[in-house]
Amino acid sequence: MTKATLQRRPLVKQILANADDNLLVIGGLGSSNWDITEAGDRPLNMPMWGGMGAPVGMGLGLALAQPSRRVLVITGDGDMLMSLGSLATVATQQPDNLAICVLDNEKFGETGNQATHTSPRNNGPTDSGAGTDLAMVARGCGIADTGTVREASQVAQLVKDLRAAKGPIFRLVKVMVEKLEFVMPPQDGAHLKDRFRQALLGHP
Ligand SMILES: Cc1ncc(C[n+]2csc(CCOP(=O)(O)OP(=O)(O)O)c2C)c(N)n1
Repeated sequence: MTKATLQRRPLVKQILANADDNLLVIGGLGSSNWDITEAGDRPLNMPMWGGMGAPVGMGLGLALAQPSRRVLVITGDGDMLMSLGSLATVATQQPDNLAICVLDNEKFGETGNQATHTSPRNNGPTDSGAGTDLAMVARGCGIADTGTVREASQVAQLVKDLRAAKGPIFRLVKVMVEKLEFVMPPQDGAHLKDRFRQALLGHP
């Protein structure tokens, strides 16, 4: 498989361009949060600081509770691998306002770029060598609209789909391994929760 060429920061900036109050964004811990914050910190972003495996479940709950809003989960492959079962639950619920975008760098980037299960392997002749395909996992869980994005030419459609296509949708985006500066959102979880609720509901 060819090496990934997409860069996560400009990609996320494009995905979140002109985000309005209709868009609720859940950020996966680590690199996805820094990407989302660089695109512009806003009260309707809910970054997971250390809550690995939590974003899709939280996105699902929010999508069901707020059916008139768009909910977008942007997270990493390591995080997604920790909560594969949540994809099956998304499929059973079929929220039409939920989009999930996994930025797959095939690494646990935040903790030092250890290979995740999506990395190709070399375990001998009986091993296919293919890493876990999270888009196929999502499809197998029962999410009908899934896809993988590798090329810049696919990005405009990706953005449209994530922002507006009928959910639930799942997109796997193969991104480069890069060393990027931290761009951190506020670190106080209670503050993040309160400002999110205030912006969404009008009270903390
Ligand atoms: C339950 C749990 N295990 C381990 C960690 C440590 N940890 C923080 S970030 C991270 C890697 C995240 O990898 P991925 O989701 O692929 O993100 P990226 O590569 O984009 O940083 C790990 C293992 C944690 N926060 N919680």
